[in-house]
Amino acid sequence: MEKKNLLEAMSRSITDGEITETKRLATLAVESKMDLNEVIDMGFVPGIQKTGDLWEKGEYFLPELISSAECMKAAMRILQPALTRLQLKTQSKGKIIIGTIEGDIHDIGKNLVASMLSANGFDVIDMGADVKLETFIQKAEQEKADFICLSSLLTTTMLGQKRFMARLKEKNLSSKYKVLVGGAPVTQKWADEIGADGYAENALTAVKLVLVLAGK
Ligand code: B12
Repeated sequence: MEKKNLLEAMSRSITDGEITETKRLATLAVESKMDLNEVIDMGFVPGIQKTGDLWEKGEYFLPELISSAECMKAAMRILQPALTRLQLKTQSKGKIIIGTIEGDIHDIGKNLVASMLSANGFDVIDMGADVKLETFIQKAEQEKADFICLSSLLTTTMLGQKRFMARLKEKNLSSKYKVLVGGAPVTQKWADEIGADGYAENALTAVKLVLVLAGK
């Protein structure tokens, strides 16, 4: 199949919630040594985005959302080990703590950012979703992290990002870590307002930003 058609089929398999097809296409991408950044960004991600659009239009309901999300996770479970194998076998470029803020269970975007950072040579500790603010700080201190990446998909949990910045300040830890924020409702304006060190719109720009902030 032509690359363009393959990428479209990947996207469609996510939107249609066809998990067997998703797994087949992800495996094919790995076996045929396709550019996995492209496969994620132009194949699978547009599929989950389309699901989001259909949900917003009221054409999709929770079961469809869940099926698409399951497909996306299945694709990443196949792509992630291959991305990790491709990671340059050099010294880590820095340590990153990443997670979705407490009260928020969305983790697809956060997982993508974590995968891409890891594939680009960073040592990534993924705390999962619904993570308490204090747990991020404890882990960062324990692991001597360089970056803390906070994901929020809900407008309510975005406020957790603001509270996190205030808590770091209270503990005199603001200059110790670079904090990046992201997630669909988050903007550069919001990042500036709460005093975060950076914001990125997607996983690829997140990698570029972290590389710059890490001086790499
Ligand atoms: C899939 C999905 C779900 C799945 C989540 C599965 C999972 N394991 O993640 C399920 C079905 C479980 C779900 C549940 C809910 N959802 Co939902 N969900 C979505 C949906 C359709 C897609 C989200 C997604 O995965 N996008 C694809 C990924 C690739 O994009 P992304 O997450 O934005 O991530 C990218 C960037 O933002 C960025 N990024 C992300 N994180 C970070 C972090 C950093 C540091 C950086 C730099 C960058 C970055 O890079 C990522 C990769 O490119 C969105 C709609 C939408 N348009 O976003 C609604 C949406 C987020 N959900 C919504 C809601 C309301 C809910 C529920 C409350 C529904 C309910 N009534 O129960 C619950 C939430 C419960 C909770 N407490 O968390 C609303 C939020 C509204 C709001 N303004 O707050 C949305 C916007 C839908 C809508 N329009 O109403 N949801």
